[in-house]
Amino acid sequence: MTISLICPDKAPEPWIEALKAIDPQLDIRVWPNDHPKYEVELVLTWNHQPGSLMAYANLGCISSMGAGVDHLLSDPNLPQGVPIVRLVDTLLVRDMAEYLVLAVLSFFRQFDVYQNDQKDKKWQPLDPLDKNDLPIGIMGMGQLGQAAAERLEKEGFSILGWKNTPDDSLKFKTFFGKDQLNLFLNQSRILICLLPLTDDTRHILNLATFSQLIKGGYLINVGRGGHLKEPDLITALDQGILSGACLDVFETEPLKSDHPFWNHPNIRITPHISSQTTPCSVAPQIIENLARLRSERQLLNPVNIEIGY
Ligand code: OXD
Repeated sequence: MTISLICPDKAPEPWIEALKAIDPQLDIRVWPNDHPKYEVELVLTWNHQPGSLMAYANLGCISSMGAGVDHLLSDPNLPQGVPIVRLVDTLLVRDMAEYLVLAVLSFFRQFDVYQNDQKDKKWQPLDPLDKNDLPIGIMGMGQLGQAAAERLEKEGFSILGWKNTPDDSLKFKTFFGKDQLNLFLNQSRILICLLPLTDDTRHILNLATFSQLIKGGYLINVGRGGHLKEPDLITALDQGILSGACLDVFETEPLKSDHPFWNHPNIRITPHISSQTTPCSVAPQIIENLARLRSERQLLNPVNIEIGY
């Protein structure tokens, strides 16, 4: 079996090491030196060049190197009929929940304010906030959303969920679809976005959305940069509709040095690190998918290309 790693902005070595640790015989190639391409059966990829996957004539599977697949589905020239799979991993779920607990507690304990005060050598204790005034709304109640909800509930926050499609298996009070979006927002003060990026969710974080939140809301975006209408965030902060934001993802990454987010006192920025894939943790599912491909069995974690996740 031949795998090609197509990851122009990631180092391939840790992936090769993790896969070879399970199967030393594996033929692993690295794009662009992965000739002849017709021998490649599975590509493992992150941020490939659009159109480039058409060159692999015998591809049986395209695997994302992460949980998200928008980097794949935004390519208008994908090979027809080749299944796409994503990675599902307990470490990704744990790390995301941990990041969100940190972001929520930083807002709750007003660390952003104190960090700005420190720059001005200002000693000014504030009245503590009350968790009861900070209900959390989570957009996207898949595996990541539910795990974050569990952790945040343990920290004493009340949780609401929002999801596009009805699902009666959820433990947390959840609202569904566009019809119930405002109902959900009206009861949330901290808004967490964990949605997949699709045509329906692009720019869902906009001024109209922020205006429906309980006043003085706080935004945490760990979904995709494309969820946020970036100029609307500045307007919402400047008008006091939101009191702050913690952003891990951006429309253009890396964030350009002249972007207004960098210097905004109420925006906290991290460079897309909320939950990073650990190659040795996900290597077994990639090897398992190779075996399933070989024996024509159903692949693990298939993506529904129609709905986009
Ligand atoms: C992912 C990511 O989708 O890191 O895994 O954003």
